[in-house]
Amino acid sequence: SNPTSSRRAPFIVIEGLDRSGKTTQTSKLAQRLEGSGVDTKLVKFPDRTTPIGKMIDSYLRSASDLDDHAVHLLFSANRWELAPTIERLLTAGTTVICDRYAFSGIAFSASKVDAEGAPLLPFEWCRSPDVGLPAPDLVLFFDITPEKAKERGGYGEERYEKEEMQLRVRKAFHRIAEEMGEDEKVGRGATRWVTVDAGRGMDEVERDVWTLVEPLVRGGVTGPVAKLWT
Ligand code: FDM
Repeated sequence: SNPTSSRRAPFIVIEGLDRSGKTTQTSKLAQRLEGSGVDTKLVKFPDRTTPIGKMIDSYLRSASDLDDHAVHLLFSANRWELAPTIERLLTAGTTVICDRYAFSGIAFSASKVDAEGAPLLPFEWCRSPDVGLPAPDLVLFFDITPEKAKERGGYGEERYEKEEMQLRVRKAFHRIAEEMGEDEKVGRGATRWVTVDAGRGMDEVERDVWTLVEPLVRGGVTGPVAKLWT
């Protein structure tokens, strides 16, 4: 009956391509929020510290092999095991800033191809295990052209850090971006999706991020945490 009692902190996800500055900006944002007296928790997926996360880590470093379906489900399970914690934090008034989420889950898995270049895992199959997860209030998608990414130095050594893979991942993210902006049924729901041009200077990007995040954090969110894609 007291409308203010249902106010909670926002759930903010930062998604993006490798070399987009995503991780740097995520920690800058978390620091700036904390510096402004905002109760903040930084979460990162995959969370490589849990038993499931350790299996994912070993797979990404190519220390082990797993069936493509199996590893996709592990990535999703890694989010589900932290979902109750995320909900609890938001309800308790802690802003959650999350480095990668279900959108990476789809974009990367749906970009895996066989020797002939045919997709190994259908897009909708990739989405299914994440349906119903806590829905972010805001997603900032850090987009960068392959050329700009290249200027920033090569990709790392992990499994998906290859140029052709990154090109497909970018396309998959663009498909998701379109859906999240336009298709109410499978798309945005309670989530606002914003594409950030991450090819610009670090300070410019940081300013944009703050302009998008600050009002949401200051105002809080009314109502319970929504469920993704439901
Ligand atoms: N990745 C990440 C996935 O394939 N699925 C997922 O669900 C998530 C969260 O794992 F290549 C990929 C994206 C990236 C790799 O991510 C590890 P970090 O951000 O580099 O740790």
